[in-house]
Amino acid sequence: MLDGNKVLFSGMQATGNLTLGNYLGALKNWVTLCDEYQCFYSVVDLHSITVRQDPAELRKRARNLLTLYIAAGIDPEKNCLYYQSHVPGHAELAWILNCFTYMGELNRMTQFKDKAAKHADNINAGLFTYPVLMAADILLYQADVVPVGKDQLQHLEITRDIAQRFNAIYGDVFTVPEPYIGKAGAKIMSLQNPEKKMSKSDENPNGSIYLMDDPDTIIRKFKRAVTDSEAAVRYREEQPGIRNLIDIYCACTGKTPEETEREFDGRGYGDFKMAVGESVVAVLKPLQERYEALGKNKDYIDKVIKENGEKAAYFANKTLRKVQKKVGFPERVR
Ligand code: ATP
Ligand code: LTN
Repeated sequence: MLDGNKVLFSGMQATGNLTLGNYLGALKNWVTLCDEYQCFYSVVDLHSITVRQDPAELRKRARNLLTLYIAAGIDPEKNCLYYQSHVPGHAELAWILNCFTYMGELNRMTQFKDKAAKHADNINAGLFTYPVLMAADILLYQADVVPVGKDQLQHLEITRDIAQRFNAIYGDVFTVPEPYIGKAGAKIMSLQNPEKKMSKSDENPNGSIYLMDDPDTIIRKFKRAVTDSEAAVRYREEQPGIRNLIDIYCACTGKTPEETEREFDGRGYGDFKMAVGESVVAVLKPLQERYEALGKNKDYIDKVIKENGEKAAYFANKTLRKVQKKVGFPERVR
């Protein structure tokens, strides 16, 4: 890891199967960031239990997600990939930060309102203080930047508010983080409803390409993708379905929308959908092969989990000890 460089933190929940949106919008971009930042990527399993989970399933998904991080090309020698639950500092700092966060602030969080409506039978305190745990994740590593999607910007804003409030009382303890806006910023939309983002919790599996979908399924989903009756491959506001397919094609091939328009000039949607499907297969097939191979290498994954967990705990403890001292907890006797 690049000690001394600026610090970057991000995390993903191991709930649901990852989609092409998660890959093109997040994972793929995480790969090269280690050249510039000291990167921490967590599997945020503490966050996952804010909605009820099947224990065996959660354990399996968490391991699969960590394996996927590596399969996507995030090198565990150069980045810190770990389970949030293996570093107790997250929960400890979250408790302290809870005491510096106001009910009124949390009441304004739109994700809480959405999730509370969705899980009306289980509106637990963890769901309410979810953003505080997220603040703890970020502040624990003194992160300078946090790559997140638009939906998480409100949580980053509250993280900054909490950090500034704490610093105003105790001096410069926390780095105040900035959102990291990637270059491409591809937002991938549902294949069935191009007004809605592709999401792993979508009930309609035809709207999403899952990272583990086989080639036939991928091609079939693209053939069925909702488009329009214009019958021209053009990158235009009025053609959200085709625009989304062009975005996907460009992200997978490295071509520009203009090049794509030229390539498919005078050709029908059938041809284009087939080409998009094939470009996605070409990206996902090697990823799936690496994932399969890694899955068989249990010892290697275990070693990554252990070593990276210890590395994360080392950095986390540095901040935590400082914070504990600032708020007035008794010193440890050595
Ligand atoms: P859920 O359906 O459970 O809310 P999600 O698929 O929307 O999940 P998140 O876990 O919220 O995904 O996000 C993980 C990361 O993937 C975030 O960095 C987010 O910005 C990115 N991401 C998610 N969906 C897309 C998308 N459709 N296009 C681009 N990036 C995305
Ligand atoms: N809430 C985020 C996941 C997440 C996260 C974080 C992202 C938890 N802790 C810290 C960035 C930094 C989500 O649902 N996408």
